[in-house]
Amino acid sequence: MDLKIDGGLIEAENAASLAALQADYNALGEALARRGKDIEGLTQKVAAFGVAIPSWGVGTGGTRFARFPGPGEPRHVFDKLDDCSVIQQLTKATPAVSLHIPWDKADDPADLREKAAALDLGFDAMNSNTFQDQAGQPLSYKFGSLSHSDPAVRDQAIAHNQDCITFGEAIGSKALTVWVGDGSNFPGQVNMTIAFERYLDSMREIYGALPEDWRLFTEHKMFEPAFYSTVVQDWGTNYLIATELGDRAFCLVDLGHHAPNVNIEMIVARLIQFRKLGGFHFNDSKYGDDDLDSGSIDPFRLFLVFNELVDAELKDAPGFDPAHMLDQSHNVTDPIESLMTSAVEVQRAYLQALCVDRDCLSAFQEENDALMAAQTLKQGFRTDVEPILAMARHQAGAAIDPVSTYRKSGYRAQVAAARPASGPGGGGIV
Ligand SMILES: [Mn+2]
Repeated sequence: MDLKIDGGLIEAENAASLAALQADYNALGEALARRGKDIEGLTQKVAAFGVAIPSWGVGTGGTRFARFPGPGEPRHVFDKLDDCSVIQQLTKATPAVSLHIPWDKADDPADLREKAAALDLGFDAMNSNTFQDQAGQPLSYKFGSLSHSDPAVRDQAIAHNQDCITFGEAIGSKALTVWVGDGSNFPGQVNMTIAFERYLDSMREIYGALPEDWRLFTEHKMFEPAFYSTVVQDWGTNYLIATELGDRAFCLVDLGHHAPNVNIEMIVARLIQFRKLGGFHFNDSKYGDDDLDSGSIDPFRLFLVFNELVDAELKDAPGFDPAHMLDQSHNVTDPIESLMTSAVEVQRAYLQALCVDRDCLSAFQEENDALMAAQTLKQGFRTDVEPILAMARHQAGAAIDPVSTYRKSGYRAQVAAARPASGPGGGGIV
């Protein structure tokens, strides 16, 4: 192992706060026992719950206006893996990294595998990129990729996705996520039916290249970079795609990719019921696809999404196996700190949903007791599960207080000294 944070520091930091944590944990355990919940069982469940880190998340993000780089930004995929390993070491909540091709291309995939193994990391879904032009690329995606009017552009985009699969196989990935920026900026610019037909034809070719044990995730997005229409604009179109392609095609839900006030938890419930929920890109938003830190704006909505997920988990819903990933843009924070706290926020929502008395909730629903049903749900949300989260980390050898331990480690200053300052280029977050 080539872990980046001194294990002795984590132990010393934890030792200083363990007595207080144990007291809080015991008190919560008693309160939960009165509600028929076993705190040890909850601790084990959350310890087994992981959320993947997107490789691009460890760099400072940006907006359409500017990007303000932070110190010690990763220069390449190997630096990104180092940063991801710090998040995993201090939280034990993020065991896998999701790569983005071509940003994370390595000459030899075996080097990536070796590096990840030394850092206690695995690889999650591969992400293709046909929403921007790469250096040396013969044809442009300015007017789309998989739905482009020119078949040569579509073929180029298909081949790129096939390359992503080949690269992913070499590093042990088991899924491909496809998000396209295809769409239009003006009414009349594209024929919406023809564009979707072309998209589906292209996706059928990509699906055909999928290894037997892989899954294909498609991600819908209401707007941006196309501002009048996008080809894969909402969960309905996404569901059609997954249904048209076959049993290994699933819908990915990025929490920021919906209109304001859309009932996302209800979309999640529908996709679970019809066995097409592939997974999530977690983030939070106030206005649009803001890519803010998970749980920072509307933790109740995150809880309501997890309420559906826990309902499905406890029912053993057929085909239920969602992939979890963060997808955020960190513009004003240290990305490592944002990703650590966000991973914990996702775990928190999961635990709160596990704290709901589901027999009670079901009974109130059947009796049409709206007030008590809502109060029963809220009881789960109101449960302060912090001691469980901290205890799960402590038991796994991670930090009771990840941000404080990270700051004391001096990791950012060390990498800032070793990595030259980066330029103010685009953020590239989807
Ligand atoms: Mn996303």
